[in-house]
Amino acid sequence: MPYPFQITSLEEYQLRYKQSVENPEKFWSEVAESFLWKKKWDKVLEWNFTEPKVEWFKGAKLNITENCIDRHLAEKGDLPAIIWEPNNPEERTRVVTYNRLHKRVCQVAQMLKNNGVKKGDRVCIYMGMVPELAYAVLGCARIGAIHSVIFGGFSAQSIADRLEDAKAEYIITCDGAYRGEKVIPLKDVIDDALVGNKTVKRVIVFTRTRTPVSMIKGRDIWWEDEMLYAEEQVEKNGVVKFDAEEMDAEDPLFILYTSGSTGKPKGVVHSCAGYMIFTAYSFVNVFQYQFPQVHFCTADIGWITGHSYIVYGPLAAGATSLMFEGIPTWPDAGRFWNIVDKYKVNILYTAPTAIRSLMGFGEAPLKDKDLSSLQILGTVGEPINEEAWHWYDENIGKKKSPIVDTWWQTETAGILISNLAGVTPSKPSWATLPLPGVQPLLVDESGQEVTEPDEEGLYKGNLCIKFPWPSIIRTTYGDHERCRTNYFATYPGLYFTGDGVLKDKDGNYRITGRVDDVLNVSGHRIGTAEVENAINMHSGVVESAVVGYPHDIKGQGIYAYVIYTGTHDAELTKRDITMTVSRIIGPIAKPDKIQFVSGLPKTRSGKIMRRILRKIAEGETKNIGDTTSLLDPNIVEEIKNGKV
Ligand code: 6R9
Repeated sequence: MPYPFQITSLEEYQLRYKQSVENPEKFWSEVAESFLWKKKWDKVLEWNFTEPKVEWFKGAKLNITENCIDRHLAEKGDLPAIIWEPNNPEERTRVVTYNRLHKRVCQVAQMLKNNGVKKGDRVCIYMGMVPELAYAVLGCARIGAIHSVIFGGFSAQSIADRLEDAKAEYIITCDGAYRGEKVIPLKDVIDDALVGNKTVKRVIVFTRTRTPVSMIKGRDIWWEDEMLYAEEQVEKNGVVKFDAEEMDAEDPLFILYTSGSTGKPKGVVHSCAGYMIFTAYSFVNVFQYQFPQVHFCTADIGWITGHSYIVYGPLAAGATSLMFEGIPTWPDAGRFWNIVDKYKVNILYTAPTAIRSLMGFGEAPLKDKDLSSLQILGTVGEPINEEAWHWYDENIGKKKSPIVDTWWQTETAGILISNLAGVTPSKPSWATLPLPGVQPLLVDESGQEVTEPDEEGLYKGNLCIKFPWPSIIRTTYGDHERCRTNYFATYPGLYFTGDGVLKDKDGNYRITGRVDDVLNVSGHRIGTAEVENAINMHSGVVESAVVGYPHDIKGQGIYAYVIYTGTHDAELTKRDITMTVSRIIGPIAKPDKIQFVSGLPKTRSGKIMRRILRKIAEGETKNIGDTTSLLDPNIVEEIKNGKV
């Protein structure tokens, strides 16, 4: 049975798209009818992009966890909500039924309550990919606490900054996390992050790796003890109950930090109702989900993709979501294919960087793996090159599984531009068409709509969205003005995505990449300013400039030009700089290449000409362009001839 809001044919897509533009309020209120409300809305939408203010389903009351769990219990109580595959394939797997998920989430909610967590409090979650991470996220949502999940690859310093920005009072973490053959000492990192912290009252520690940890009296407590105690409170005579907090449609659900072009990550805030509706709607339509298909999204819950398409979207749709703790290449490069075979995965959603990396191992890891269960493939996070697309199509999808190339962002919370699997056509390396309810607009530098195609018949410009969709960013935590200047001020009246785009005559979109100073490294957003700040922390560094360059596997690599005046050995210093970045931001932001220079190409007003540095990093030293406006044009020659 299709979902009431499921679009199942091209004609229907066209019709629904038209309706969604002509009468968005009617369109979205019909979608919203499929959810469980404690009270219906007074008004579907109120908005302006000037402040900005966007309110969907104002006056409505709900709890997202009742939609993700409780309402499925009658029909699907004993069916799998989450299937968990551990890092080590030899370890026992876990199948979490909807009933079990309900119980665990109620326990977490009770545990949080027992520790004084209230609606609106910020809870930072720093855990590996264990089912308890999903319980923690949903447990927060159950009581209306605002979760802020931090990816396990971020350093103590990054966590400290985020804790401070969110004024978090509670942390949920693990002793450690398994990633391939490594054990990441998560609690240790948290301890470092808490040096000097004044807001955090409690740290709840889940045992995963049995890594020795320090436990501070009055602050640190064990998850297991607390959950046992909570179990007695929520379960009476075999009946599990924990009343879900009544949330306003626009109450914040979570904060997720993401990099922008400034040095400081932004706490993107999403609200309860709009987020729930859009993630479920996009999940069902893009992947054409049908129960009991098994959906395997390979992202980490520390990123928006994991939030929306491992946890909330699939569960709101009553789906079976597969969660994987490990990495694609351990114990060998056949790990994903093993999982697909083992659980008869139907939908596989991964990143181009993973595809490119696995492509490098050739067809051998695919041998003896039965991938015939796969019906739909997806990609997200960065542009997919045609070679990777075709490899995915031929070797994984066996040319019978539609590939959805899904474009979206932390700020959009859900997929905005993508083909709908098997419903609208795919086009290699094109995200194709907007979902019904999404109104993109292509503008030039001055904000005018691009109406003239180039000689190849393509429209080229910056991607904006001109009308709100339910899960649009509401604010940046603690600083609404930042939200306005970042997203709504470049082109007044429009939401600006920061992406460059091409559009063909049929209305298909191809995302070409960021047009701001944000890099996309292995599908992870990294601000160049953040990396520069981190490099500049190294004692011998005077100044630095960071740009991206094309990288075969990562999509983009990080190239750092560094003015270094120290006396230490150059090679050692490069390693020290890398270590410094790892300490300040995390291993994900380590530069791939460092070049020492005596100066940077700057304009007379002191602005670094990154355009030139990008060209040199790309190895394009002939076509540097005009350098006459530079303070010292000679520096360009020096940099061109320098070595990494
Ligand atoms: C979901 C996610 C967002 C940025 C975005 C764009 C790039 C994402 C893409 C894509 C081309 C796709 N991006 N999906 N580029 N094709 N299908 O990745 O969120 O981490 O916030 O990154 O990623 O540049 O602006 P986030």
